[in-house]
Amino acid sequence: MNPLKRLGRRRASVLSLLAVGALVTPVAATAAPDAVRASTLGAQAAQSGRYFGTAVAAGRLGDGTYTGILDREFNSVTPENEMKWDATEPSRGQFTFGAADQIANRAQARGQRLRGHTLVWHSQLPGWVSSIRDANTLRGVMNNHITTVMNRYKGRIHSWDVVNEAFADGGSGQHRPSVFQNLLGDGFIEQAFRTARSADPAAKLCYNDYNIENWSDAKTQGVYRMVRDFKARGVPIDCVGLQAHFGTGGPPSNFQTTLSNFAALGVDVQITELDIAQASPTAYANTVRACMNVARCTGITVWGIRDSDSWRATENPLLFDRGGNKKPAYNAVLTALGGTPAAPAARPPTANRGTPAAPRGATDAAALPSRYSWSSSGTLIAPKPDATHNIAGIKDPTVVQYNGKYHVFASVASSSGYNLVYLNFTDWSQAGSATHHYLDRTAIGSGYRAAPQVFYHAQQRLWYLVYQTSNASFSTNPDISNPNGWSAPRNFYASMPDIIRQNIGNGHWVDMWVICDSANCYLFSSDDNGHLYRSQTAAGQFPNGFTNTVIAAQDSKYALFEASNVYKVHGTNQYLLLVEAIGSDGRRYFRSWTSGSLAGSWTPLAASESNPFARANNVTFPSGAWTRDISHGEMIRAGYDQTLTIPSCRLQYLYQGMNPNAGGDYNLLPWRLGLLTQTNSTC
Ligand code: G2I
Repeated sequence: MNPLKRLGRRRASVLSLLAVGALVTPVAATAAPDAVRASTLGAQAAQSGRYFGTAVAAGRLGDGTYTGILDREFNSVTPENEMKWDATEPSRGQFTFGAADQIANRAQARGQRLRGHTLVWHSQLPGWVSSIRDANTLRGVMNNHITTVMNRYKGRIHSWDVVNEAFADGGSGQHRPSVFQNLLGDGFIEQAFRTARSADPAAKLCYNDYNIENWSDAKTQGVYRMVRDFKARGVPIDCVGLQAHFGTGGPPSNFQTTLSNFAALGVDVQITELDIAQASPTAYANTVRACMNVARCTGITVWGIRDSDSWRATENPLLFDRGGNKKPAYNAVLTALGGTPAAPAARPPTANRGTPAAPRGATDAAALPSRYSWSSSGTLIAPKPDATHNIAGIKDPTVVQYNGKYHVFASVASSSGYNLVYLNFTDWSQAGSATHHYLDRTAIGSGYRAAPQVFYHAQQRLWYLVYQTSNASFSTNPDISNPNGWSAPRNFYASMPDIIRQNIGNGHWVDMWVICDSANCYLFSSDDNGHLYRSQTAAGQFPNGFTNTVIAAQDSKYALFEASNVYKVHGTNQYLLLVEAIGSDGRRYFRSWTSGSLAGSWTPLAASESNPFARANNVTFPSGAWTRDISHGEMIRAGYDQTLTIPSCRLQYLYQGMNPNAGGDYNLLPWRLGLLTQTNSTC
């Protein structure tokens, strides 16, 4: 794409809007946000950098109650049976990934992490493997199985159970008999880990077992000796999975000791298959607390969602009952993760409830990394033209998660110019079927409106939609889910600030962005000519009084083009700036900077074509490379208020991309929306 074609867009119908000086009067919110903190297991675990996952059965994905809980509560998924050998290679060399792909693709589309379970296990092993009688054949078969399955999901699995349950129960502390042990000897485990490391160097490689939670047990000691030996000899192992299938009493009293002792060998520990007969809240809380107290205990997976989904259903061992209701153990777990269970009755809103909780636990949120890699979804959202909207592209998305839904606003481009659209959905798989509400039918009105940004002003209890109209404009709404609730546009400035007029050249004044700290609110904008501008007003004055406009960052025209995002990084003193650039290949990408304050100077983080924040060269496209542009979009935030807080890890970015072969009039390009999920997160 010739970047010059870009010039001249967004010029359509310049509105002569009057400046508005009236203060927005706080009104009672009809849809006051609930506290961000503590609402779900996954979100609460993420506050300490951990995941909270569940086993998932492909056969249950058609059950809406099941998927509703899955997507609301869990941010990691383990296929319960679908990645096992009998499922993936039922006959020699014939690999079948249908059910595993179903779970993996679904999880990935929702930003849920994936645990791989399991590559080498004596159980659920097809007969053709257990009947092998020759060591060389078995070694070849084992290595091929590991390599083929890991390759299939390369880069998408955070931790793999490379070897499962290889140790014997009882007092021996030795390996159990199996075809692997019998033909290949003790070395089969080491062999499996070495093969696994070459197949997917990014995945954490775990040894996983049950009855290794009690430090005094011979089996625990046997596994401990193996891990110590592997670490001493440089055999690649990164984690120990403790399955934690407990009886009614829950974990042994020395469970935390076991976790710490493994961790002290230099491996992560994970609770991988937690269930507890009769689900005593105390037993669950003790299990979770032990993990929270060990910095290298990086996540917890429960082995199923509802009691009726459990392999031990008669013991009611899980966190949700058959009807999908939260059991007392659920609240105990949420509390032990550091959260506050929801009160049974609705509570009145308070001013600060949009603010995410301070991080807690042993591993506070870390500063952002300086390199990024991402995996992209396919196209999730495409235009939905109707009788009066002949839309060519859907662009410039802004998104918040609120009340269990994603709320997306975007520009819609057509031959008659730009306006806005709103849609909401509960998970990304439903994004494509969500209804598009065209906002030109509301008080926002027709004419040039583009590049929206949405946030909730916690003190004013109002949602703000900021957008460009040739001036910097905004509308407010007490209820984000009501498209007809938006007020008519008002402007932040009486006219274009002088410093912009002096520097804009033949650029365009675009992409207004508001962010507040406790003292001030800032309004950023771009000029398609290498300048990022910043104005400010006192927090209590917002949305009025924006003044002191300065150049916050500058570079050559295409290196600092447009579409800036500025965020607070949760649990740190860092702010993150993203600006869209046009690369040497003519394609859009994002550069990033950080600063200790919103009015400070910006230090490059990942800001070059070779080390970009997000560019085609650091994004993989498991479902097909549908775009080479990673263009105007917005981060999935940790909250939804005016502080624009994002998580420090497991970042996700909703962006616009398009078919690389498309060309022609810039306003008619076929932009679509997709979701990036960070794949190099260390949490
Ligand atoms: O046994 C509990 C777990 C112990 N650790 C390893 C895990 O992989 C294991 O999970 C269970 C699954 O929860 C069960 O769902 O592994 C069992 C097999 O050992 C799974 O059961 C199997 C049944 O035995 C099969 O008959 C059935 O076809 O589930 C299959 C799929 O529903």
